[in-house]
Amino acid sequence: MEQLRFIHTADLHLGSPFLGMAGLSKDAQDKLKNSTFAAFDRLIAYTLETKPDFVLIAGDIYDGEDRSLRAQHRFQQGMEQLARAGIPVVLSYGNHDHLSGKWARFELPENVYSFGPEVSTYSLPTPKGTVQISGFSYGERHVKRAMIGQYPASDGEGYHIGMLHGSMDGESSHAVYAPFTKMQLISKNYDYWALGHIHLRQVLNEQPPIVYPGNIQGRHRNEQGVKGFYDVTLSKQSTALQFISTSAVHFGAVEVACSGFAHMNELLDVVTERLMTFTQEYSSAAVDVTIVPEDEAAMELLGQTDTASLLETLRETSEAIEPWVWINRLTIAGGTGSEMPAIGEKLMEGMNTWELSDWKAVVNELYRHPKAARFLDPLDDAAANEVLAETEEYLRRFLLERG
Ligand SMILES: [Mn+2]
Repeated sequence: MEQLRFIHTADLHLGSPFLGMAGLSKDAQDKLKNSTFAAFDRLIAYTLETKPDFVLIAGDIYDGEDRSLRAQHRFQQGMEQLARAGIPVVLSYGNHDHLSGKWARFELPENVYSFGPEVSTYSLPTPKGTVQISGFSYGERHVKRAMIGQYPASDGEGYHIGMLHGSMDGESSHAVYAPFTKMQLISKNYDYWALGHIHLRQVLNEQPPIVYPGNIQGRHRNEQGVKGFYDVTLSKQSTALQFISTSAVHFGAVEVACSGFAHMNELLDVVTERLMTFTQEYSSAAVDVTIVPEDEAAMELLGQTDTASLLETLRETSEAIEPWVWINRLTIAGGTGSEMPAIGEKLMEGMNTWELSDWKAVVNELYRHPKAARFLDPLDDAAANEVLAETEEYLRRFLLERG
């Protein structure tokens, strides 16, 4: 049987708002706000240039259930471009852009097939024969039940691909949706499993391939590194996965060891240099910087320094760096008394397990307050992460001051 070539992508999260980056220059802020669209443009450009047999998008095309007009418009334009090039697209909607959200519908061109809320199988005609593709879209936000039981087994004739937006049993880094086990997927006898939902790129199984391509653009400090999609060449005997990067802005962390100097300007130079190396490798970036004093002199120097004003100064000195870099967070490691007291650790441990729904339950009253609500941005994962980090900082200071 002739080999297939297709694009597997997921979690585009078009229109992600990127909250909690106050202080960022206007230019950088725009670039960040545009980054999901820039990544999407790269996906479309690559597809037009290399003309695969088809494209699979495994859920979370939009970031919000309201599917912003701008995001829908951009997506629709991208699909039109693929339509003109004769490239079919098969997609499903995920927990972020489930079918019960309220949105002004855009009509997608005829090359696009979208799954409904029940598992079904679509027969996609390609020049290399008909490909069976099974999948479903989220009918509502919380699809917590297993959907895998509804997928039909393949009889092994022709190619059969499964699309599934959900979590593997035991995976708790994202909210658990439509759970499955690896064995359940393998038992369907498919040639490829195109997964979505987990934003970290990973291959769960080699043969048959069970793959999360990750998201195409990191959205906060916990989604670090280069992001993109897979260009897949599939035959009955083997699979080749080629990772194609799309991310326009990179989240990352750098550690700067300090020793052998006693003046602040030397420290600023060392950090700036490290940031330059980082952006040379990754391009535009938002990074967490940790300064590690390694000798007495550095310890003393940093001991006299207030972290907030050091951060402000470092942000100023890094403004000149091209491509731009934004210091998201500054930590001084092992600084005197910077360790979190045990009670704080306990509290943070508890909060770290909260999911978005727990956060929403906690701040419910504030969001319902008619006056306060007007000033609040919608609460999403990034915003919750931001509050979590601030809480940790506050707790540390509060507990240390109280001895
Ligand atoms: Mn997602």
